[in-house]
Formats: sequence, C-alpha cells, structure tokens
Amino acid sequence: MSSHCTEVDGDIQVGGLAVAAAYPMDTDGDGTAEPHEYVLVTNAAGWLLIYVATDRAAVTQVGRIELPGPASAIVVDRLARKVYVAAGTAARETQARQEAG
Ligand SMILES: [Ca+2]
Repeated sequence: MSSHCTEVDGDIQVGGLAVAAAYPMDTDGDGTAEPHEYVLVTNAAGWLLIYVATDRAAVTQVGRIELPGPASAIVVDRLARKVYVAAGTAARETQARQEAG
C-alpha cells in the first residue's frame, strides 16, 4: 500500500494502524460471511481510512470516517464488531460494516 493512498485533504501522515485478519464479512450479500483482510489507518487530517487487502495486489479503500481530530491508536473488537479510535482526549466507536458489493 503506497503512502499517497492515505491522502485526505492533502495530508498523508499516518497516526494509527490496525490489521483485522480473516475478519468475517458478507461482502456479496448472500447471507454467508467470508474471511477478509482489513487494514485500518488514521491520518493526521483526522480520518479513519478502511482498506480491504484480501487481494494484496489490489488493496482498495472501502470506507472512511471523519474523526474529531488526529488519532494515535486503533483497536478492533472482533466480537463486538466495533472499531475504537483514540483521538487525543476524545474517543469514537463505530460499527464495523461494509456495504454489499
Ligand atoms: Ca457472502
């Protein structure tokens, strides 16, 4: 994954990074979850960027969430299917979802 793909509003500096390996997600909408590889990064512009890297040759951004500010840490709670992001003294949780493609 090249550094420029984390660019949002001209800012590319990565703050936090988490990998969700073999994460079950029903991306084709057939009712059965398949394992996917997700990479989550935050950048200095205050965004959580979500990439699917199941095919390492074709890493694709599948979501981005604006945060209250730059974030330093990401934790994926696989059981609760949530992502927690630490942003200074604030925190935000978000439900791990992906639209059927
Ligand atoms: Ca499926």
